[in-house]
Amino acid sequence: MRYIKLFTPALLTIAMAGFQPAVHAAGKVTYYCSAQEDWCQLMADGFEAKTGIKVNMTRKSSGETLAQLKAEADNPKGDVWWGGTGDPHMQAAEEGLTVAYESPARGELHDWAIAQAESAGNKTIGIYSGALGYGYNEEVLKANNLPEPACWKDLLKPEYKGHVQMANPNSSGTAYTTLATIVQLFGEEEGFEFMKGLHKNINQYTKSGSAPIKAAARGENTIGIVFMHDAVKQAASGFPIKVVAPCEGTGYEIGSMSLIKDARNAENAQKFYDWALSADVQSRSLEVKAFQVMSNTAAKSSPDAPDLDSIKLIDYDFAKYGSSAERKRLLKKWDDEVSNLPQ
Ligand code: S7P
Repeated sequence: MRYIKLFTPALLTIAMAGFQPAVHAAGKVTYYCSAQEDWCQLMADGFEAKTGIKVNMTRKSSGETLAQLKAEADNPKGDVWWGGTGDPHMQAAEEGLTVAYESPARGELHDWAIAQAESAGNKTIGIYSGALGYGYNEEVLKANNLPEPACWKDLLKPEYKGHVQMANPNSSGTAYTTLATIVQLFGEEEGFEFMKGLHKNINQYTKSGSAPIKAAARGENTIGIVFMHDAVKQAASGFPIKVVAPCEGTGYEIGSMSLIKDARNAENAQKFYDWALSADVQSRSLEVKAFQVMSNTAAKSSPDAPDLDSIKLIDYDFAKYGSSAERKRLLKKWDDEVSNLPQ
Protein backbone atom coordinates (compact mmCIF):
# COMPACT_ATOMS: atom_id res chain seq x y z
CA MET A 1 0.00 0.00 0.00
CA ARG A 2 2.70 2.36 1.05
CA TYR A 3 4.46 1.73 -2.30
CA ILE A 4 1.31 2.49 -4.32
CA LYS A 5 0.66 5.69 -2.39
CA LEU A 6 4.12 6.98 -3.19
CA PHE A 7 3.29 6.93 -6.93
CA THR A 8 1.15 10.04 -7.11
CA PRO A 9 0.36 11.22 -10.69
CA ALA A 10 3.23 13.73 -10.54
CA LEU A 11 5.77 11.13 -9.50
CA LEU A 12 4.43 8.71 -12.07
CA THR A 13 5.08 11.27 -14.81
CA ILE A 14 8.65 11.75 -13.63
CA ALA A 15 9.19 7.99 -13.44
CA MET A 16 7.76 7.49 -16.94
CA ALA A 17 10.07 10.13 -18.43
CA GLY A 18 12.92 7.65 -18.25
CA PHE A 19 11.00 5.23 -20.47
CA GLN A 20 10.20 7.60 -23.34
CA PRO A 21 10.92 6.04 -26.75
CA ALA A 22 14.20 7.03 -28.46
CA VAL A 23 12.32 9.26 -30.93
CA HIS A 24 11.73 11.88 -28.20
CA ALA A 25 15.29 11.74 -26.97
CA ALA A 26 16.53 12.29 -30.53
CA GLY A 27 14.28 15.32 -31.07
CA LYS A 28 12.59 16.39 -34.28
CA VAL A 29 13.10 18.07 -37.63
CA THR A 30 10.66 20.04 -39.76
CA TYR A 31 11.21 19.17 -43.36
CA TYR A 32 9.74 20.99 -46.38
CA CYS A 33 9.61 18.78 -49.44
CA SER A 34 9.06 19.84 -53.06
CA ALA A 35 9.48 16.51 -54.85
CA GLN A 36 6.67 14.00 -55.46
CA GLU A 37 4.56 13.16 -52.40
CA ASP A 38 5.52 9.44 -52.35
CA TRP A 39 9.24 10.27 -52.48
CA CYS A 40 8.83 12.94 -49.77
CA GLN A 41 7.14 10.38 -47.53
CA LEU A 42 9.79 7.73 -48.22
CA MET A 43 12.49 10.20 -47.16
CA ALA A 44 10.60 11.19 -44.00
CA ASP A 45 10.00 7.58 -42.96
CA GLY A 46 13.56 6.52 -43.86
CA PHE A 47 15.19 9.29 -41.80
CA GLU A 48 12.92 8.70 -38.83
CA ALA A 49 13.63 4.95 -38.91
CA LYS A 50 17.37 5.49 -39.22
CA THR A 51 17.82 8.15 -36.53
CA GLY A 52 14.77 8.13 -34.26
CA ILE A 53 14.40 11.84 -35.04
CA LYS A 54 10.72 12.68 -35.51
CA VAL A 55 10.07 14.18 -38.94
CA ASN A 56 7.30 16.73 -39.55
CA MET A 57 6.95 16.87 -43.32
CA THR A 58 5.04 19.32 -45.51
CA ARG A 59 4.87 18.83 -49.29
CA LYS A 60 4.44 21.88 -51.48
CA SER A 61 5.54 22.85 -55.00
CA SER A 62 8.87 24.66 -55.36
CA GLY A 63 7.53 28.20 -55.87
CA GLU A 64 5.03 27.74 -53.06
CA THR A 65 7.74 26.59 -50.65
CA LEU A 66 9.85 29.63 -51.52
CA ALA A 67 6.82 31.84 -50.78
CA GLN A 68 6.40 30.04 -47.43
CA LEU A 69 10.07 30.58 -46.51
CA LYS A 70 9.68 34.28 -47.27
CA ALA A 71 6.47 34.55 -45.26
CA GLU A 72 8.12 32.80 -42.28
CA ALA A 73 11.46 34.64 -42.52
CA ASP A 74 10.99 36.49 -39.19
CA ASN A 75 9.90 33.33 -37.40
CA PRO A 76 11.14 30.28 -39.36
CA LYS A 77 9.19 27.09 -38.79
CA GLY A 78 11.05 24.85 -41.26
CA ASP A 79 14.52 23.35 -40.77
CA VAL A 80 15.46 21.82 -44.12
CA TRP A 81 14.06 22.14 -47.66
CA TRP A 82 14.63 19.04 -49.79
CA GLY A 83 13.77 18.69 -53.48
CA GLY A 84 12.19 20.91 -56.06
CA THR A 85 13.83 22.72 -58.93
CA GLY A 86 17.07 24.58 -58.22
CA ASP A 87 15.98 28.07 -59.32
CA PRO A 88 13.85 28.87 -56.24
CA HIS A 89 16.56 27.39 -53.97
CA MET A 90 19.03 29.79 -55.64
CA GLN A 91 16.64 32.68 -55.06
CA ALA A 92 16.23 31.67 -51.40
CA ALA A 93 20.04 31.66 -51.04
CA GLU A 94 20.35 35.11 -52.59
CA GLU A 95 17.60 36.49 -50.35
CA GLY A 96 19.32 35.18 -47.19
CA LEU A 97 16.59 32.66 -46.35
CA THR A 98 19.00 29.71 -46.23
CA VAL A 99 22.47 29.13 -44.77
CA ALA A 100 25.82 27.87 -46.06
CA TYR A 101 26.91 24.33 -45.20
CA GLU A 102 29.53 21.94 -46.56
CA SER A 103 28.60 18.33 -45.94
CA PRO A 104 31.25 15.63 -45.43
CA ALA A 105 29.40 13.77 -48.25
CA ARG A 106 30.21 16.52 -50.77
CA GLY A 107 33.18 14.63 -52.22
CA GLU A 108 30.82 11.82 -53.35
CA LEU A 109 28.82 14.10 -55.63
CA HIS A 110 28.81 14.84 -59.36
CA ASP A 111 30.48 18.09 -60.44
CA TRP A 112 27.14 19.63 -61.47
CA ALA A 113 25.81 19.23 -57.92
CA ILE A 114 28.86 20.98 -56.46
CA ALA A 115 28.77 23.69 -59.13
CA GLN A 116 25.19 24.44 -58.02
CA ALA A 117 26.44 24.82 -54.43
CA GLU A 118 29.37 27.00 -55.41
CA SER A 119 27.23 29.41 -57.41
CA ALA A 120 25.02 29.93 -54.32
CA GLY A 121 27.82 30.38 -51.75
CA ASN A 122 27.14 26.79 -50.53
CA LYS A 123 23.64 27.74 -49.43
CA THR A 124 22.15 24.99 -51.58
CA ILE A 125 23.34 21.77 -53.23
CA GLY A 126 22.25 19.59 -56.15
CA ILE A 127 20.50 16.36 -55.22
CA TYR A 128 19.28 15.24 -58.66
CA SER A 129 19.01 16.33 -62.27
CA GLY A 130 16.40 15.79 -64.97
CA ALA A 131 15.41 17.11 -68.40
CA LEU A 132 12.23 18.96 -69.26
CA GLY A 133 9.96 17.72 -72.03
CA TYR A 134 6.42 16.51 -72.34
CA GLY A 135 4.36 13.36 -72.42
CA TYR A 136 1.09 12.45 -74.07
CA ASN A 137 -1.58 9.81 -73.69
CA GLU A 138 -1.33 7.75 -76.88
CA GLU A 139 -4.91 6.49 -76.62
CA VAL A 140 -6.44 9.93 -76.10
CA LEU A 141 -4.30 11.32 -78.92
CA LYS A 142 -5.54 8.59 -81.30
CA ALA A 143 -9.14 8.93 -80.19
CA ASN A 144 -8.95 12.63 -81.13
CA ASN A 145 -7.20 11.92 -84.48
CA LEU A 146 -4.28 14.09 -83.47
CA PRO A 147 -0.76 13.78 -84.94
CA GLU A 148 2.12 12.75 -82.68
CA PRO A 149 3.96 15.89 -81.50
CA ALA A 150 7.76 15.80 -81.45
CA CYS A 151 8.90 19.42 -81.02
CA TRP A 152 8.07 22.39 -78.79
CA LYS A 153 6.64 24.26 -81.77
CA ASP A 154 4.27 21.38 -82.58
CA LEU A 155 2.40 22.31 -79.41
CA LEU A 156 1.35 25.62 -81.01
CA LYS A 157 -0.68 23.91 -83.77
CA PRO A 158 -4.38 24.83 -83.62
CA GLU A 159 -5.45 21.16 -83.61
CA TYR A 160 -4.04 20.82 -80.07
CA LYS A 161 -6.39 23.51 -78.70
CA GLY A 162 -7.62 22.38 -75.29
CA HIS A 163 -5.29 19.38 -75.31
CA VAL A 164 -2.21 20.82 -73.59
CA GLN A 165 -1.72 21.30 -69.86
CA MET A 166 1.13 22.84 -67.87
CA ALA A 167 1.49 24.22 -64.36
CA ASN A 168 1.50 27.86 -63.34
CA PRO A 169 5.15 29.04 -63.20
CA ASN A 170 4.46 31.10 -60.06
CA SER A 171 3.69 28.03 -57.97
CA SER A 172 5.56 25.36 -59.89
CA GLY A 173 9.28 24.91 -60.39
CA THR A 174 8.60 22.68 -63.40
CA ALA A 175 6.59 25.41 -65.12
CA TYR A 176 9.15 28.11 -64.27
CA THR A 177 11.80 25.83 -65.82
CA THR A 178 9.55 25.64 -68.91
CA LEU A 179 9.30 29.43 -69.16
CA ALA A 180 13.04 29.93 -68.63
CA THR A 181 13.84 27.14 -71.11
CA ILE A 182 11.67 28.61 -73.86
CA VAL A 183 13.23 32.07 -73.34
CA GLN A 184 16.76 30.60 -73.50
CA LEU A 185 15.95 28.40 -76.49
CA PHE A 186 14.17 30.94 -78.70
CA GLY A 187 15.26 34.31 -77.23
CA GLU A 188 13.02 36.49 -75.07
CA GLU A 189 10.85 38.06 -77.79
CA GLU A 190 10.17 34.88 -79.72
CA GLY A 191 9.98 32.93 -76.46
CA PHE A 192 7.13 35.10 -75.17
CA GLU A 193 5.37 34.84 -78.55
CA PHE A 194 5.67 31.06 -78.10
CA MET A 195 4.16 31.24 -74.59
CA LYS A 196 1.26 33.36 -75.93
CA GLY A 197 0.64 30.86 -78.73
CA LEU A 198 0.84 27.96 -76.29
CA HIS A 199 -1.66 29.73 -73.99
CA LYS A 200 -4.31 29.35 -76.72
CA ASN A 201 -3.98 25.56 -76.51
CA ILE A 202 -3.75 25.25 -72.71
CA ASN A 203 -6.78 23.69 -71.02
CA GLN A 204 -5.60 24.44 -67.46
CA TYR A 205 -2.63 25.84 -65.52
CA THR A 206 -2.26 23.54 -62.52
CA LYS A 207 -0.60 24.35 -59.20
CA SER A 208 1.73 21.35 -59.17
CA GLY A 209 4.26 20.66 -61.93
CA SER A 210 3.56 16.96 -62.35
CA ALA A 211 -0.27 17.26 -62.28
CA PRO A 212 -0.58 17.60 -66.12
CA ILE A 213 0.97 14.19 -66.78
CA LYS A 214 -0.98 12.54 -63.96
CA ALA A 215 -4.15 13.91 -65.60
CA ALA A 216 -2.97 12.56 -68.98
CA ALA A 217 -2.32 9.16 -67.41
CA ARG A 218 -5.93 9.11 -66.16
CA GLY A 219 -7.17 10.09 -69.63
CA GLU A 220 -8.35 13.52 -68.41
CA ASN A 221 -5.80 15.44 -70.47
CA THR A 222 -3.86 14.73 -73.68
CA ILE A 223 -0.41 16.37 -73.47
CA GLY A 224 1.38 17.40 -70.25
CA ILE A 225 4.47 19.64 -70.20
CA VAL A 226 6.56 18.16 -67.39
CA PHE A 227 9.99 16.82 -66.54
CA MET A 228 10.59 13.76 -68.69
CA HIS A 229 11.20 11.58 -65.61
CA ASP A 230 7.72 12.44 -64.31
CA ALA A 231 6.26 11.21 -67.62
CA VAL A 232 8.41 8.05 -67.49
CA LYS A 233 7.04 7.37 -63.99
CA GLN A 234 3.50 7.24 -65.41
CA ALA A 235 4.58 5.02 -68.32
CA ALA A 236 6.44 2.69 -65.92
CA SER A 237 3.27 2.52 -63.81
CA GLY A 238 1.42 1.05 -66.81
CA PHE A 239 -0.31 4.10 -68.29
CA PRO A 240 -0.26 4.69 -72.08
CA ILE A 241 2.11 7.65 -71.85
CA LYS A 242 4.68 8.42 -74.55
CA VAL A 243 7.60 10.59 -73.46
CA VAL A 244 9.00 13.31 -75.76
CA ALA A 245 12.39 15.06 -75.74
CA PRO A 246 11.50 18.10 -77.91
CA CYS A 247 13.39 18.22 -81.23
CA GLU A 248 14.68 21.80 -80.79
CA GLY A 249 16.45 20.88 -77.55
CA THR A 250 15.36 21.45 -73.98
CA GLY A 251 16.25 22.73 -70.53
CA TYR A 252 16.87 20.78 -67.37
CA GLU A 253 16.79 21.16 -63.60
CA ILE A 254 19.22 20.61 -60.80
CA GLY A 255 16.87 19.58 -58.02
CA SER A 256 18.28 21.02 -54.80
CA MET A 257 18.37 20.96 -51.01
CA SER A 258 18.92 23.85 -48.59
CA LEU A 259 19.18 24.44 -44.84
CA ILE A 260 16.77 27.09 -43.58
CA LYS A 261 18.17 30.13 -41.75
CA ASP A 262 17.54 30.36 -37.99
CA ALA A 263 16.17 26.81 -37.97
CA ARG A 264 14.87 25.63 -34.58
CA ASN A 265 16.37 22.16 -35.11
CA ALA A 266 19.52 23.09 -37.01
CA GLU A 267 21.59 20.14 -35.81
CA ASN A 268 18.99 17.58 -36.88
CA ALA A 269 18.54 19.42 -40.18
CA GLN A 270 22.27 18.97 -40.85
CA LYS A 271 21.97 15.26 -40.04
CA PHE A 272 19.12 14.99 -42.54
CA TYR A 273 21.19 16.87 -45.14
CA ASP A 274 24.22 14.54 -44.79
CA TRP A 275 22.01 11.45 -44.80
CA ALA A 276 20.10 12.61 -47.90
CA LEU A 277 23.32 12.92 -49.91
CA SER A 278 24.40 9.32 -49.32
CA ALA A 279 24.35 6.80 -52.18
CA ASP A 280 22.13 4.34 -50.29
CA VAL A 281 19.45 6.91 -49.59
CA GLN A 282 19.52 8.34 -53.12
CA SER A 283 19.28 4.81 -54.57
CA ARG A 284 15.96 4.39 -52.74
CA SER A 285 14.43 6.86 -55.23
CA LEU A 286 13.88 3.88 -57.52
CA GLU A 287 11.41 2.41 -55.00
CA VAL A 288 9.00 5.22 -55.89
CA LYS A 289 9.92 5.34 -59.59
CA ALA A 290 11.72 8.67 -59.26
CA PHE A 291 13.88 8.47 -62.37
CA GLN A 292 16.06 11.56 -62.01
CA VAL A 293 19.87 11.27 -62.20
CA MET A 294 20.99 11.31 -58.58
CA SER A 295 23.83 13.58 -57.45
CA ASN A 296 25.81 10.90 -55.58
CA THR A 297 28.03 9.24 -58.20
CA ALA A 298 27.51 5.82 -56.54
CA ALA A 299 23.69 6.00 -56.44
CA LYS A 300 21.86 3.37 -58.50
CA SER A 301 20.04 4.38 -61.68
CA SER A 302 17.29 2.64 -63.63
CA PRO A 303 17.41 1.60 -67.30
CA ASP A 304 13.98 3.31 -67.55
CA ALA A 305 15.47 6.71 -66.64
CA PRO A 306 15.80 9.28 -69.46
CA ASP A 307 19.40 9.24 -70.72
CA LEU A 308 20.53 12.84 -70.38
CA ASP A 309 23.52 12.22 -72.67
CA SER A 310 21.23 11.41 -75.59
CA ILE A 311 18.95 14.45 -75.10
CA LYS A 312 19.77 17.77 -76.77
CA LEU A 313 20.19 19.96 -73.67
CA ILE A 314 20.61 23.72 -73.68
CA ASP A 315 23.30 25.31 -71.54
CA TYR A 316 20.74 26.37 -68.90
CA ASP A 317 21.97 29.45 -67.07
CA PHE A 318 21.13 28.56 -63.46
CA ALA A 319 22.80 31.64 -61.99
CA LYS A 320 20.79 34.02 -64.18
CA TYR A 321 17.40 32.27 -64.12
CA GLY A 322 17.74 31.45 -60.41
CA SER A 323 18.48 35.08 -59.54
CA SER A 324 15.80 36.86 -57.60
CA ALA A 325 15.50 39.78 -60.04
CA GLU A 326 15.29 37.65 -63.19
CA ARG A 327 12.85 35.14 -61.72
CA LYS A 328 10.55 37.93 -60.48
CA ARG A 329 10.83 39.79 -63.79
CA LEU A 330 9.97 36.78 -65.95
CA LEU A 331 7.08 35.71 -63.73
CA LYS A 332 5.61 39.23 -63.76
CA LYS A 333 5.96 39.41 -67.53
CA TRP A 334 4.23 36.04 -67.89
CA ASP A 335 1.43 37.20 -65.55
CA ASP A 336 1.00 40.51 -67.41
CA GLU A 337 1.43 39.39 -71.00
CA VAL A 338 0.42 35.74 -71.18
CA SER A 339 -1.84 34.42 -68.42
CA ASN A 340 -4.48 37.11 -68.82
CA LEU A 341 -4.90 36.74 -72.57
CA PRO A 342 -8.21 35.35 -73.78
CA GLN A 343 -8.01 31.79 -75.11
O1 S7P B 1 9.95 14.83 -58.02
C1 S7P B 1 9.55 15.17 -59.29
C2 S7P B 1 9.78 16.59 -59.62
O2 S7P B 1 9.34 16.86 -60.92
O3 S7P B 1 9.12 17.45 -58.74
C3 S7P B 1 9.89 18.62 -58.55
C4 S7P B 1 9.03 19.74 -58.88
O4 S7P B 1 9.64 20.98 -58.85
C5 S7P B 1 7.90 19.78 -57.86
O5 S7P B 1 6.83 20.14 -58.42
P1 S7P B 1 6.53 21.66 -58.88
O6 S7P B 1 6.84 21.75 -60.33
O7 S7P B 1 5.07 21.68 -58.62
O8 S7P B 1 7.32 22.65 -58.09
C6 S7P B 1 11.10 18.48 -59.42
O9 S7P B 1 12.23 19.04 -58.89
C7 S7P B 1 11.23 17.01 -59.51
O10 S7P B 1 12.05 16.53 -60.51
